[in-house]
Amino acid sequence: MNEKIAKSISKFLSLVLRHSPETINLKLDENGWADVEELIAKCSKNGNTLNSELLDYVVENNDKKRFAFNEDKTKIRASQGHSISVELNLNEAEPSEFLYHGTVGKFMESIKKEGLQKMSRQHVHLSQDRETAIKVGGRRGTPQILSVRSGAMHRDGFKFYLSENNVWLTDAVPAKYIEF
Ligand code: HQG
Repeated sequence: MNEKIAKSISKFLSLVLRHSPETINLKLDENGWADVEELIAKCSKNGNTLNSELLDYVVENNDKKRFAFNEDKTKIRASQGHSISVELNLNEAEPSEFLYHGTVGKFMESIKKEGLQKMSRQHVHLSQDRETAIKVGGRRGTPQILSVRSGAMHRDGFKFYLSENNVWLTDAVPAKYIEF
């Protein structure tokens, strides 16, 4: 498998399964699932080569396991990262004492004031380890890593969710729980 092709399919799937299914006139159900046959047909119709073999490969080998099939592999969805409103029925979980968030310098002042906000997505995304946070922040420039006192937040009643692909999600992180 050509990794360049796999990456471009992953990017396109992120677009249609997280942000704008209407790009290819695809419908997601309320839980974010797309019908696999419909997805393949509509991708191809819009000039994006996709077949079940390619899709299987991308789901299986994707570096962050971004996408998941249902049990009988008739449906597919993104496991996190949506900007459109979908009910993922996420599992609540108890986080470790610290989780990490990678961002960039230009957002720092605002984060100090407002804490971490979900911005255009459905949740604030946090990582279990600094290495992952460095990669997330690095997408936008020189990464700045914030340590979030997730253990204290959880004890104070904030809810945390763990996506199927092990990304930590929460609604917001007030500034007092962030170590800058
Ligand atoms: C920043 C990727 C100003 C925040 C990653 C971030 C992740 C604020 C940006 C997932 C702010 C939002 C999500 C505030 C937060 N003022 N800026 N109060 N609060 N921000 O892309 O966490 O590879 O929506 O620091 O791996 O960067 O696509 O969130 O820089 O898991 O699968 O606002 O996306 O996953 O950016 O990334 P994003 P994120 P994939």
